[in-house]
Amino acid sequence: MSLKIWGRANSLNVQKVLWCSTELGLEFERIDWAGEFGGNDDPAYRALHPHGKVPTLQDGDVTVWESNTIQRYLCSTRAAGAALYPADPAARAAVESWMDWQLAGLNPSMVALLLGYYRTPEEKRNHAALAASQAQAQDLWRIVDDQLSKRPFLGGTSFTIADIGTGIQAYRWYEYPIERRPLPHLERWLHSLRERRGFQRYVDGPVS
Ligand SMILES: N[C@@H](CCC(=O)N[C@@H](CS)C(=O)NCC(=O)O)C(=O)O
Repeated sequence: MSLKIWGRANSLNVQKVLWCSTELGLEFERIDWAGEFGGNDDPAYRALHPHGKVPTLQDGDVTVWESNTIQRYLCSTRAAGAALYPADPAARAAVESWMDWQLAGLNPSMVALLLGYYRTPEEKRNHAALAASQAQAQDLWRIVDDQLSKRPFLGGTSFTIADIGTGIQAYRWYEYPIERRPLPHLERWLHSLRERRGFQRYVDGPVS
């Protein structure tokens, strides 16, 4: 199989690529890598991904790393990608704004909660830092909720790759062992994402 995705299946960033590939109807081989599987510093792997992280995509002779870049690459090289990643510059910018924001704006507080609750023993948790991350994430989700009160999907009227990364983090937000304020538009949107095959196959499951 010429399409290979390197990365452990419980990684948010790997899940983005698995879900996106499913939306595109692609067949691929996934290789368990990083985290408990290790291999990050393997010289042959570093030749593919200079930072030793996951995911990495190999498409024949082409190697791509960074989860959002991989999604854009897949959508740009497959016919079915036009619907998920619009060619019109204004529509594309609306999609990309949310993708960039997910990585730079939403990710830090959401990852702090993931590491704090799932990767830190209870007796070692920094509860003040967790409360601050939770408050910050709650404020950000309120803004997403406001956006979703005006349109069905983040990028506009139809599902695009803008919905994938933030959709996975919304799923996790509702899985984390925390109190949350109700956000009806966010919940409606997440409900619609849950019906997608890529979500069901690669996202819906225990957070770890
Ligand atoms: N911005 C990068 C982040 C890549 C990243 O940090 N991946 C994590 C997993 S989500 C990783 O490889 N961590 C080291 C490990 O799992 O061993 C992306 O979106 O691809």
